[in-house]
Amino acid sequence: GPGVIPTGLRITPHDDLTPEEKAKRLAAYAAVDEHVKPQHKVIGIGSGSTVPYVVERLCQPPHNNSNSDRWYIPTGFQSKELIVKAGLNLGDVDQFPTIDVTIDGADEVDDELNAIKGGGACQLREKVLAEAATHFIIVADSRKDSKVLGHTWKQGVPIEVAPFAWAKVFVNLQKMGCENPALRMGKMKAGPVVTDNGNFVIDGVFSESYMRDPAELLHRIKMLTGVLEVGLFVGMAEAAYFGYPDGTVLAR
Ligand code: ABF
Repeated sequence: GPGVIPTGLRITPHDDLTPEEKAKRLAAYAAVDEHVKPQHKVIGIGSGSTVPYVVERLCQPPHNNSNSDRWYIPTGFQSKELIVKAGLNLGDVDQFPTIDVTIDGADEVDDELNAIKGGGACQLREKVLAEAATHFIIVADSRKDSKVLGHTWKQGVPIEVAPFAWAKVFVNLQKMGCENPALRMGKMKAGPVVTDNGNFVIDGVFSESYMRDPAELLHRIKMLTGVLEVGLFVGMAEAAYFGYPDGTVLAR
């Protein structure tokens, strides 16, 4: 069951962090301390604003003692940059198809550790690294902790699609009962967001009756031809760490 872990961490190095940032850092540090062991040689590094603190912790003692013969696998451009800038060994999943631990963020996590991911458009690589990992661990701030998926993340399920098939999948989703699917557009609205894999993303909002059975919803969406991956991570996470602004971490 849920438990509150006193992290025992001093929040001194960056006193200018907002409470949300401190919460993310606490969750990241707790996850690394609990799940990354000296014998782990391949680590998956996820995406999002919590993950920089994962890398930060991995560069601190005692974890950094293992860094010279450890490989780090990124889920996208951002995590690749983090790995390179930290001076860590950068690897790829085709070199290391089995990963010891992957630590990644999430947009929302339910009671059973199912998650919505892909707000950052990295869900395909993120799921590959999650599935390749012996241990898949989620880190987030307390706002991501939810009873039922869709309660706090209102943007919908991120669905990565082959560009050629996006309109067909869009219609498929409408027929399935998806409320207002949206082709995700870039900031300037001049064109669609293009993922690290050269694909598009459709965000699909589904009613609570769908969201209560994420395994079934995942299956149905994934069966649509042209869909490459769905940002529903069902039954994949072994643990999730939620940082609270009061300095505690809830581990589930
Ligand atoms: C990745 O980054 C994504 O799957 C998710 O969309 C996002 C979460 O980022 P943050 O930690 O910034 O909320 O993990």
